[in-house]
Formats: sequence, structure tokens, C-alpha cells
Amino acid sequence: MAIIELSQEQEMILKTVREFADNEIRPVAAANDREHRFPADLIRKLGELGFMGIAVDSEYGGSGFDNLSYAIAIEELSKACASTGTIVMAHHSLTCLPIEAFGDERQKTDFLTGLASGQKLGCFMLSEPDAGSDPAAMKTTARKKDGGYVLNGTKAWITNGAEADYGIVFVSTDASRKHHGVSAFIVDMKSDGVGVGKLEDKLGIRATSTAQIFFEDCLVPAENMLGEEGDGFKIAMHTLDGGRIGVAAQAVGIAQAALQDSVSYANERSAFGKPIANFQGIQFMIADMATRIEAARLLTWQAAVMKDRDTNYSKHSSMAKLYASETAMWATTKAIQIHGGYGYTTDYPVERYFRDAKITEIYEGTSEIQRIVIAREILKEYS
Ligand code: COS
Repeated sequence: MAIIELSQEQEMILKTVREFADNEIRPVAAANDREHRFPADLIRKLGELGFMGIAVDSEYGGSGFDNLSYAIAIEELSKACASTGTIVMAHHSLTCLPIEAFGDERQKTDFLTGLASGQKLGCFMLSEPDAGSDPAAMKTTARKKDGGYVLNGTKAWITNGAEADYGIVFVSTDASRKHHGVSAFIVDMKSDGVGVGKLEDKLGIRATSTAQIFFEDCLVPAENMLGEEGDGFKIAMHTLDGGRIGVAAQAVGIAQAALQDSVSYANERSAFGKPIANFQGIQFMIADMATRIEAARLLTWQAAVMKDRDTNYSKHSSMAKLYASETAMWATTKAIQIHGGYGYTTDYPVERYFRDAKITEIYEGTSEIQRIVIAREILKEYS
């Protein structure tokens, strides 16, 4: 662990989530991945333990902890099973937190309380088949009608889309105004006019579901609009700033699992008459993995602490996500190398870590998008 002193409360959270992950999540991670099985039971138990609303105010069903606690929890969950980390992240930082930040009292009572207590599951619907990195190009529309809005269009890559009870959907209420014409709504996913389409067959995080969601003349009450008409793009950007801390923590967790497994294997496996851990070629890989992971964790915790202190952390969450995700991809590649041929098979979990690591360089903004966010800030700061 990095040398940032955790509070007693954060230590307690770390201990609780690590025990739960070791005892209940890790043992089933490989089978859930292989069989594409959504771990509904584990998610229910995480709700009972308070992790589905860890950083949501207790007034609205959450546990009221800080964002550093959230990052610690996501790292530990993802170390055992990145899919579980993804399900919690999409629910917590992409659904609960924007309702807490931008919702009115009724929305918090009606939607957030059920979500944060883990009784309901959430999803975040921004991307579309032709709008990922450039969400302002979305085609899904909302037309005003009889006290509500009628939604039409298709959302893509929606984590938890097939299982969610409530979702936040971003739609164009005025296409002529581009990003200023984007609005956000809370949707009951069981409403008429909401349909679940194709489930993606993915390289990694295979125990999550990733769905296309169709809106066909779906009437949403006007009172379900999050913020004001036209606020949607800023709500999405603000939400992703926070979400990227979670992805960074997830990447650190995957990389940490790769390191721990590599050390165990290097101590067990012998070549040329001694454990391969004795060879410098292996030691240098382990040293570089550990150093990069420590740096990635520090960047992640820094961004989380900045969010907790209410300072502008947009650049820092992008830096954390960029560095941690590339560290996870690099460290899992080295982990397979250390395991040799065995690492290339499903006999060892490092091939799963490698497949899971890749998504952290893509979702919630690709590495290229993170570089754009960082570069824009740096150019402003130094000019
Ligand atoms: N928080 C709040 N508002 C923000 C913001 C942030 N972090 N970043 C930008 N905005 C605001 C800007 O202030 C601007 O508002 P005004 O026009 O009122 O001044 C508006 O949003 C548009 O900003 P900008 O002109 O920078 O938008 P661009 O179209 O150039 O896009 C990027 C900016 C590329 C950073 C953005 O589109 C992005 O993050 N894309 C990736 C989306 C993503 O992560 N997709 C994955 C989906 S979730 S799996």
C-alpha cells in the first residue's frame, strides 16, 4: 500500500471489502467470466454491506463515506473480479452520484434511496452506436408532450442495461443547439417503450452485461428531468470526471492482482535448477510492475481526495485513469510473460486480467480522450 495514511474508517472499509472479495468474489470470478454470468447474488450482498451507495449521503440510503473510500473499495473488488468492479461503478458513480448532485428532493427520495441502498440497480446511457467519444453527436431525441417528453433512439454499450431498474439517459431536446441542447432524464427501465437489444459478446469483463437500449415513443414525466433542459452535457461531463476515478482504481486493482499472482508463480516455478524469481529478468519486470502500480494508486487517491475536497479534479482524474489503465495493460502483459505458456491458458487467471485490463483504456473516455482533457488544461495553465 502507498504511504498515505488512511483513517481508521478507511482501514475498516479496506479490511471489510478485502475479506468479502477474497471469500466470496475471487472463488467464482473465473466461472462467472467463462459463463458470462451476471453475479446478481454478490451484487445483492454488496448492497447489504452498504457498498452500492458507499459515497452517497446516509440520508438517501447510502453509507456516507468519502470518495477515497470508494476508490479503495473499487480497487479491492476489481482485484478479485473486474466485472464486479464495473457493475458497482456503473451503478454508483454513474447513476447514484449524478442523482445526488443534480437531482431534486423528489428524485432523490423516489430513485436515489432505492439505488444507494442496493435494492435497485442503475445504469448510465450516454453513448450511441455512432456517438462514443463525441457524445454531443447523439441522435436520441426527446420531444415535449402532455407534461412529459417522448424519447426515441438507441443507446449503446450500456453496462447493467439489461438488469437495471433505473437509468439516466442523455437525449437531444434541441439538436440545433448541439451540446447545449442535451438534457438528462431518470428513466424507469420497466417503462413502456424501453427495450433491451443485443448483448455484446466482449473480450473481457464478461460477467457484466453490456446492452443496446432502444427507446420507442417512451413517455418520461417532465419531473424526471435531471437539472434543467440543456444541462445534460455538463451533467455527463461532471459525472465522467468522477467515474474516471473509479476506472483508475479498477485498473490499479487488476494490475495489483497481476503483480501478486506473478510473484507467487515466480517463487513456485523453477528453471535451470532454481525458482525463476531468482533471475534478474523476472525481478526487473516485478520491480517495474510494483513501481508503476504505486504511482497509479497515488494518482488515483490524489484525484479522489481532490474530489472529496471539492477542488477542480477533472485533469487529475483523467491523469489517474490514463496512467492506471495503461499500467494495467502493461502489467498484465508482463504477468503473462512471467507465467510463460501457462499464462496464455485459462489454467491461471492472468489471461483474464489481461482481457479485463483492456476495457479500462476504452470506457468512460479512451486514453486519447484523457490526453485531450489533460493537454487542454496544461495548455491553459502554462500560457
Ligand atoms: N465538467 C463540466 N463541464 C464540462 C466539462 C467538465 N469536465 N468538460 C467540458 N465541459 C463543458 C464545457 O465547459 C462546454 O460548455 P460551454 O459550451 O457552456 O462552455 C461544454 O461542456 C463542451 O465542452 P467542449 O467544447 O470541451 O466539448 P468537446 O465537444 O470539445 O468535447 C470532450 C470534450 C472530448 C472532453 C468530451 O466530449 C468527452 O469527454 N468525450 C468522451 C466521452 C466519454 O467519456 N464517452 C464514454 C461514455 S461512458 S462509457
